Amino acid sequence: MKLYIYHTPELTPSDRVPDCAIAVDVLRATSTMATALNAGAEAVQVFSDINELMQVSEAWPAHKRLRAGERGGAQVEGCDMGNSPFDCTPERVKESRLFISTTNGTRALQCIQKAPIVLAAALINRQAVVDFILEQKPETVWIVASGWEGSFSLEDTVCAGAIAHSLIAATGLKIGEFAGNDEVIGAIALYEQWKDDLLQLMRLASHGQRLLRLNRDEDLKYCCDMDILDVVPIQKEPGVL
Ligand code: 3SL
Repeated sequence: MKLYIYHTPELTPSDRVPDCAIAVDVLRATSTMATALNAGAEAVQVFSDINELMQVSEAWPAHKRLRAGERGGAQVEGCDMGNSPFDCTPERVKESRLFISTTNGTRALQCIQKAPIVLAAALINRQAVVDFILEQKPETVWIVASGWEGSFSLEDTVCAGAIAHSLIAATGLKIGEFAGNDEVIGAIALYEQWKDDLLQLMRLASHGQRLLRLNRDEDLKYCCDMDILDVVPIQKEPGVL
């Protein structure tokens, strides 16, 4: 197995696909998606364009749809919710489809949607995703971090490092055989340095600070609670997990 990490959708190659591609947006899109599916949502459908989300979801029965829209950390007007995992309670999402558009996370998923296996990972479902990859045994795996509007993000990189750390331990591969690019070695080092204080790292991260200014500290705490969900969001058809 060879792993490649890309820090943003913009840095991700567009002329080829790996056997398995994983989108990561710890704060907060992939954490919210994993939480919604774990709470019984029928599916999560992702959109980069909010108007398209509104149009497509209109054709869905109103009592079986939830529209989640986020821009700049805040809820988009006209949507039922923003992008907080705390909005995804079983009472609210069970058997409904979550139509979601966020600033960066949904773009990361869209840029890998042609890969044969597409997954969404966060810290909260890290081990479930790792176990699934180990079962599938893909030769090439990409982790695509969402970043923030084209820039590197600490929270996604540490999650990529946590996935890489667990994969390398389970496969017994040497780092030189396993790492497809330098980003893998950098992400593992970041994870090893911060694994015991992930909340502090979230609070230092620029998007963590943006969410703190919106009083979302509880979201930061939840999103760095490693391996609490045994759910693997897998793409069933392009854009639908
Ligand atoms: O950038 C994104 O896709 C979002 O996850 C950002 S936020 O955490 O909802 O503000």
